[in-house]
Amino acid sequence: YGVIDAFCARHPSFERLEGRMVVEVRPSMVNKGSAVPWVRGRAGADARIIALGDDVTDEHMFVALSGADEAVVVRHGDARPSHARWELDGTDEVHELLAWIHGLRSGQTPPPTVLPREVVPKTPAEQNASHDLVVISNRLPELRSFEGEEGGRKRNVGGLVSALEPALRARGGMWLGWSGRTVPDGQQIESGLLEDVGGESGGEQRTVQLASLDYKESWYRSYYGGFCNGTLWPLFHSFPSRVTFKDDDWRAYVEVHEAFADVTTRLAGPRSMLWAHDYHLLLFARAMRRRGHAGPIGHFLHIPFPSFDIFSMLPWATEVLDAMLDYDLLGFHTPGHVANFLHCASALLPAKVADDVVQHRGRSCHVAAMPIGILPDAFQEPPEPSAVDEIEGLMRSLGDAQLVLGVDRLDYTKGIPERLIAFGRLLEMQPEWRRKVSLVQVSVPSRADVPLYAEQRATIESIVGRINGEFGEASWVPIRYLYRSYPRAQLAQLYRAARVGYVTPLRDGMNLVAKEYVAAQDSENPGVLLLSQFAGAAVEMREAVLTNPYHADGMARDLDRALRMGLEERRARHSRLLASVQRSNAVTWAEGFLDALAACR
Ligand code: ADQ
Repeated sequence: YGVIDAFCARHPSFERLEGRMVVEVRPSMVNKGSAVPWVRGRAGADARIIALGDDVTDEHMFVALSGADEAVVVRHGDARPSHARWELDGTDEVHELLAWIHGLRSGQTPPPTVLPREVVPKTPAEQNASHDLVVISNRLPELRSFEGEEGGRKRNVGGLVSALEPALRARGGMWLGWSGRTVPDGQQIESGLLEDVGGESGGEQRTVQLASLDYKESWYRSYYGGFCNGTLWPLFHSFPSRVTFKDDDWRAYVEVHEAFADVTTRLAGPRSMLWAHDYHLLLFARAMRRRGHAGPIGHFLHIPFPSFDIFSMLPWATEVLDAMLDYDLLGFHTPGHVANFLHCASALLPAKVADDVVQHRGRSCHVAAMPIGILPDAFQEPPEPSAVDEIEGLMRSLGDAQLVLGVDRLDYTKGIPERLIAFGRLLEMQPEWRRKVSLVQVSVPSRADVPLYAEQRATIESIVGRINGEFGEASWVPIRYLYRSYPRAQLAQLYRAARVGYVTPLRDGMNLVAKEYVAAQDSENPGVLLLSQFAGAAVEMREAVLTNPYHADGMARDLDRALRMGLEERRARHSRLLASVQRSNAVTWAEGFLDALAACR
């Protein structure tokens, strides 16, 4: 690349082009399109040209043909849009076709063994689906998130959905993800557009479309359960002892990216802005560039990016990094994650690394810390009367005890056992808190079919049983453990009732619960956020009481301090935290990312 760059710098009349597995350097006035009139000039005006090509640069040639000529795109398992009318699969088919034509011209008339097939035209819906913005993630937002009606207005409930929906609407965007279905290997997987959702009349609002693809059963096992949740999730959260490395899982990871890229190529315009999410899609830009996608492609990592020591344990570390650099923009939650990524890039690749950009293979990949936010107002809305009863019942059962609240997906990264143990230590070290404080831990079921997660659930239940058995009394239960999910209105009520928001993950990309807790507080009498120093949220939320979840005695002391904090200090801390949660919210995050992605080009 150095030689090519130096040559192009010395010869400005030459340009360089990235093709399929090739770099082309050529006079900038010449392309395969200008070859068409040259050939015609020599073959005679009546000659019909058959043009065959598999590369994106061959499209120039197809466009330059006249109506009497024929263009054949040669596929290599891809489905990228092409100007060709016909298609063949692979070079063997090309060879057979040429042999047949040669035979005809030599006077033989054997039947053709292969003829080009007409490119299947897109359905009208797919033709219209040339979206300016396509969001790609493993999971699709809950359909009901887009469909619910509230006072005549469309409403959605998921965090990421809320953040992205305004951006998708403004740009007429599409969201592509796994359908949630698996099909037996060997059977055809379905992919394509789902029904339009959330169309709203008036103004500049445009329809948001959802599209999905099925997973093969082996992909669910090896990609989703294997490489995503058995390799990348524990590794990126710095739990190397929980990591598995399997070649089959890596192969499935690569394969699923190809499937996502095929569907995206079919549905997106060749210059659409693509925004991929999370560790499930680290290789997506590479797969799209190989299909000739020319528009900007960005990625946001919702989990931490680990240190070099941890990341370099991944047997495919170099491949993953190299592919990530095909994105135009990589967003992370914190400057620490950005620094880890840059360190890995400079240590593992011959890349030029600066503060916010990595140059590699002639491309520039921008890197930025962009902490995700929430929609804070949603946690201040008065609840529906029907949502009040259950939470009021729970509060009544606590009597006068102050509420310490934990809310998480049930995941070993969230540090739930450590949190319970520290609560037990508080009751042991400071017996005066007995009967005066209760911990409510709400855990939403997650990845329940994965053995590690089932184990985690059993561990939590046994710790709850032990502490309640040791300290509980007839009129007081120290820990209430609720294994279920709550609608947002009820969560907001719980947050507001809690004197301490007990948010102590062992490692977390950001942690939205911390922000939701702050947003839901009564500003006149707010509770205290007790936050793990290892959550990404701790970078912005310095006015929380920060704690080390690995140190039970220390965490018990921090909990004691949070419970004793006076009104004045609580208010002062809360008002600064709330200002930051309001300023840097979900919508500013999504728009900020998309603006930065547009600015990369
Ligand atoms: P998660 O690991 O899922 O997200 P988090 O940021 O805490 O973690 O978000 C969890 C969401 O689920 C919150 O919106 C919360 O309200 C909701 N939730 C949790 N328990 C619930 C319950 N019992 N009932 C109902 N809702 C519940 C990943 C990363 C995070 C990062 C986010 C966003 O792991 O670090 O903050 O993505 O980027």
